[in-house]
Amino acid sequence: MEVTNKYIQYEDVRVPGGVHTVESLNYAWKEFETRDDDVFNITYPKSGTTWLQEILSLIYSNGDPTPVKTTFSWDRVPWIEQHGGRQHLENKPSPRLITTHLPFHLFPQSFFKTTAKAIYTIRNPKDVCVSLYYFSKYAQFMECREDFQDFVSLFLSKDIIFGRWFEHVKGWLTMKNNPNFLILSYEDMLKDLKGNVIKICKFLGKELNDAAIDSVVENASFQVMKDNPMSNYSAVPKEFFDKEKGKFHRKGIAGDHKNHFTPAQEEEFERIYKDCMKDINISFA
Ligand code: PPS
Repeated sequence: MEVTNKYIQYEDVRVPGGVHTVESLNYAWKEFETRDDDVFNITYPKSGTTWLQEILSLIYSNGDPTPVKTTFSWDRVPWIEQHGGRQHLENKPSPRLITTHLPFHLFPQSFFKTTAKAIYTIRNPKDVCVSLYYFSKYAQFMECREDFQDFVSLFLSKDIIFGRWFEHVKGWLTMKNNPNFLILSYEDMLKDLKGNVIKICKFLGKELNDAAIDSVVENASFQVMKDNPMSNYSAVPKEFFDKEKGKFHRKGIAGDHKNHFTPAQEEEFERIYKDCMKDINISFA
């Protein structure tokens, strides 16, 4: 796979090239055959993707940490749209756990003819913006902006990866009344991880005993994941992640935007948020 910070345009979104190809995106959208017991972990980037990869892996091992300690997260819960998605998923035994950042309108079309389940995790967009800013400094396949102010402008433009947060969230929220669709909040998971693990188990029809639930919660904690080489991306070669410029498990908190946005930026962001999300009833702590 080529490492490049040049993006490719696919339909109406831009995505990092190399990691994605037109072929891999076509596969995800048009060719992938969803199975009834597939489970999708869907996010806008930096909204809790890796966290859900860990939680889902642990739920499907009934709390046994062996898989998360021995297999890379991207092999356990692979991205469908990335280069290699087809090879990863075609021969994977069921139930398959699958990750995606795709917007709703580019999601596998076959999903809608099945009883497969999908979980969409939402995070405060201002914290997403901060997290993506730091990510873009060390992920070599990302367009970066040295200045945070410039990055906020990029984040609010259609040039940002996977399209703007607003359209991504609004697209996925059209699924909110579908019984096979669960919406989670990153901030709520920080407040009550156990309650959210129980909610996910119920949604997936997985019955875990108390010890197994406790193991999911413990092994999906920020610190344990940060120290787990199978989930912390420390094994990714330098040409993809320059670890001297940043770490994947950075802070894992809510509200870091307060340390980054100026009052003027905050005001501008809120104005755009209110305008774009006026018909949508979600709020952030
Ligand atoms: S990616 O690149 O889109 O897959 O990134 P993603 O995993 O969605 O988001 C990365 C941010 O999630 C934080 N993170 C966690 N927070 C709380 N608890 C746990 N266990 C956890 N694991 C990852 C990670 O630190 C990134 O957020 P920031 O704000 O940058 O720290």
